[in-house]
Amino acid sequence: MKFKVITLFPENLSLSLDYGVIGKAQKEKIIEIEYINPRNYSENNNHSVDDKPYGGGPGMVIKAEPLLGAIECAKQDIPENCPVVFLSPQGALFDQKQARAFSKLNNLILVSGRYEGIDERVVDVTVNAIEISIGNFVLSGGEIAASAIIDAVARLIPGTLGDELSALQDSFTDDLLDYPHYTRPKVLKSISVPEVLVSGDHNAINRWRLKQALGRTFERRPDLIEAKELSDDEQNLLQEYQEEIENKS
Ligand code: 4HQ
Repeated sequence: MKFKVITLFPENLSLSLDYGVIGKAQKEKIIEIEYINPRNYSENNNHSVDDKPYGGGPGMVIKAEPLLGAIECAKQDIPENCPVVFLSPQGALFDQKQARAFSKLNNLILVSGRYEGIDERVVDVTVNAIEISIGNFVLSGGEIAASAIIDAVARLIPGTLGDELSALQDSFTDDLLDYPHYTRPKVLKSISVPEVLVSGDHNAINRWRLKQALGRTFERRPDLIEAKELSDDEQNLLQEYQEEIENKS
């Protein structure tokens, strides 16, 4: 899969994506990340990419022409209908479902703004534009959002992670919080690892983990439980979890 990122600060992005599993995926050519700098598509002599906002107010706005030039360049060797993601707090909230959908594509263009934002008409005229937000907060630039999306998408592409992990990535893990993890020592500050995890009974371990995932999601993210259709078995496990909590107090 090829990512094309339009950014005024490519070095800012590549720093985080050149390390760890995503760095390895790049080296192994599972993914490719190309950076396109709108400054190279600026029409004026001093290569300026921003200007004062019409209507006044603070800050600067990224000009349309350099961005449109960069987007056109990004599209020249890939299908015209490739999605173009604009990172913005006004966008639809990014989630695991969206990440999974993106991971099935061959190409994805991401446009990362700076300052107060970009000229709205760039979004208006771009074919297959989608505005995406990574959360309800304001960043100083879209680069961190773009790298978050690339990371979440790339790790779903076969080969990026080990096989043990990809097996876990079924739809069940998408809509529940994770179960708790433990490693040695067996007792830490007088807290023991749950006995079932050292039992060697893999079926019991899987059921315990599903129960913890359901219970924690119910407690911390009732919105996610509400949205999920629980099977009878899951319903029972959640009830068991709640009864165990009650028995403790
Ligand atoms: N931005 N999710 C880029 C964000 C943001 C977000 C603010 C986007 C600044 C220039 N991007 N502008 N939240 O906060 O994606």
